[in-house]
Amino acid sequence: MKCRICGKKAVVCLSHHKLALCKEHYPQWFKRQVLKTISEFKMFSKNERILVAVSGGKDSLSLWKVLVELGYKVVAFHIDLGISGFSEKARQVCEEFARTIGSPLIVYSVKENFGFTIEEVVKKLRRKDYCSVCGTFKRYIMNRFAVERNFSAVATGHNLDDESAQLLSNVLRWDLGYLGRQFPVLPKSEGFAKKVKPFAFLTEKEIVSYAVISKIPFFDEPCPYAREATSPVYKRALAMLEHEMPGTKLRFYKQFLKSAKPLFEKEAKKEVKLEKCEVCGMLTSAKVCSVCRIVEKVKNAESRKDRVS
Ligand code: Q46
Ligand code: ZN
Ligand code: ZN
Repeated sequence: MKCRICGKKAVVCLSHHKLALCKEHYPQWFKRQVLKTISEFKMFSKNERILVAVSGGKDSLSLWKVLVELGYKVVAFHIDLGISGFSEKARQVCEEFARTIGSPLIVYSVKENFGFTIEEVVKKLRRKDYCSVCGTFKRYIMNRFAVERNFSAVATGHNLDDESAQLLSNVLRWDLGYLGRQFPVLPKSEGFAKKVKPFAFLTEKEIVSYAVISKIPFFDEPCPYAREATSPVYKRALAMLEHEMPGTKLRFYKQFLKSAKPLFEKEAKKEVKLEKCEVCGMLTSAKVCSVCRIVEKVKNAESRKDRVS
């Protein structure tokens, strides 16, 4: 197979785009796709400060590199969750990459800021839902940091596989509120930073190809609790459809945004009354937000243990 642009040997073949490209022209095509998504969805401009959430994986490191190379003002943000045997390595990868590309990185340690790691929370409260506790903390920390430091948006490396899997999950549950909100951009509102997904139309395979060709030293080990997540099931189902009918994921997601999402927007706009959390002051639908409730429970569990011992 030959590169469509220069005729040299192609290294990436994108069957659903009917496109083959060499190692020089593929990264250029990839960056153009990101630029197109950023401008089509009015995500941010070159004058705005963007916080890029980085885990150390292929998606977030690729996003960080692409945004830096495209000339955006980015600061990377890594949350050290304190998952033993995993978080130390992920953090190191991010720190090394920051030095390599000469871009600022902020590391936020859950242990240093809350006094315990995500693992300790789950153990102390005897919860089995690692990912739900972890996700709650990550969303809270990222949003709070961006709001308090006045960043224009939080950019995440969610890709087409993530978005189409999320869409399938929302459809199978007929979750009208989520269907009305699912979009590559979540606008800023009081107490909430704008959230953007510049990779929303790029597949995992396209991103891995970019990361490998660009020699990005991403962290490839799965989180030890990844099996708790349900999204791999939806991803496998979509991968099967994609294999039989290339382009299914992209059509499913694009067509949803164009034709179906508007039908659910009314549902998403149903007012949920938000008030300030009595403990931390962030906006929440309850008197005390879910993170502060968890922190309180951990403190209670610790003091019970102290009394017993
Ligand atoms: S880090 Fe956290 Fe993920 Fe690990 S515990 Fe689950 S949510 S799988 S992206
Ligand atoms: Zn070429
Ligand atoms: Zn709170």
